[in-house]
Amino acid sequence: MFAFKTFLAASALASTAIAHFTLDYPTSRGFDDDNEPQYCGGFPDVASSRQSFPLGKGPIWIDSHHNLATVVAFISTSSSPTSFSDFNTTSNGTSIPLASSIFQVKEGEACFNVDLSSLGVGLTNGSQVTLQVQYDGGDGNLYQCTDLVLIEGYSVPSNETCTNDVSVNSASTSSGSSSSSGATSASASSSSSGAFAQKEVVGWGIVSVAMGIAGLAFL
Ligand SMILES: *[C@@H]1O[C@H](CO)[C@@H](O)[C@H](O)[C@H]1NC(C)=O
Ligand SMILES: *[C@@H]1O[C@H](CO)[C@@H](O)[C@H](O)[C@H]1NC(C)=O
Ligand SMILES: *[C@@H]1O[C@H](CO)[C@@H](O)[C@H](O)[C@H]1NC(C)=O
Ligand SMILES: *[C@@H]1O[C@H](CO)[C@@H](O)[C@H](O)[C@H]1NC(C)=O
Ligand SMILES: [Cu+2]
Repeated sequence: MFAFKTFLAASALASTAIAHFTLDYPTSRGFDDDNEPQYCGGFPDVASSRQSFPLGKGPIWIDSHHNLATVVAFISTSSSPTSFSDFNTTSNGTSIPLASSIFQVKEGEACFNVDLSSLGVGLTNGSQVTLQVQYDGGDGNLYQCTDLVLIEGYSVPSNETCTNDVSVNSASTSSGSSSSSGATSASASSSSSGAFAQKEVVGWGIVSVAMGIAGLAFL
């Protein structure tokens, strides 16, 4: 009996949260592991002060608490985004390419570079954007947001530069970063990432339900 109780406790723990991942640089709007599956990780409001970030190549650091996870970053060009669709198109309806490839990370700290000036959505010195990181470590999509002001030639703190870019060497679907201007290819890769993510969520949902039923049967 003890073993089954332990099992139930373990699956309850797995279905809620254990610090799935954090966004460490640029600083996240906030972290709340229970709400991390929500838009912007449960922090829907733009931060009161934006962080400076390079208009060209700039580093993103995350700390991953799952053995293996699939990660992608995307941006909104709205100064006050309110939903995922604000990360899909600009205010004039232009599709926004993904800000990174779709790549995999192992447990621990990892970094990747983005180059927001290459996305072909008219970003210039002083543009205000929000970057959202989507992360799936096997328990559904999780999100973190950071509010930025893009500065031409901005130098990030030296310890934040990213030399071992995990989005480059990881064998996975590549997109966005390489094909900069094509709005149509961008929207294609954007929607395929959505479909991919959704499949993952459904898959793990079924596993959780199955585990829950199995657990109840033993009570
Ligand atoms: C994103 O944009 C594409 C085309 O621009 C559209 O088909 C799709 O429904 C949009 N997705 C969301 C989540 O708004
Ligand atoms: C939409 O905005 C972008 C950048 O702000 C610009 O490059 C593009 O030409 C605009 N498209 C239309 C149809 O106005
Ligand atoms: C970029 O904008 C900042 C203020 O937002 C200004 O101080 C800086 O001179 C600008 N740089 C260039 C290259 O225009
Ligand atoms: C860089 O240094 C700051 C300040 O000490 C620290 O908070 C941050 O975690 C460091 N970044 C990395 C990637 O180690
Ligand atoms: Cu998790």
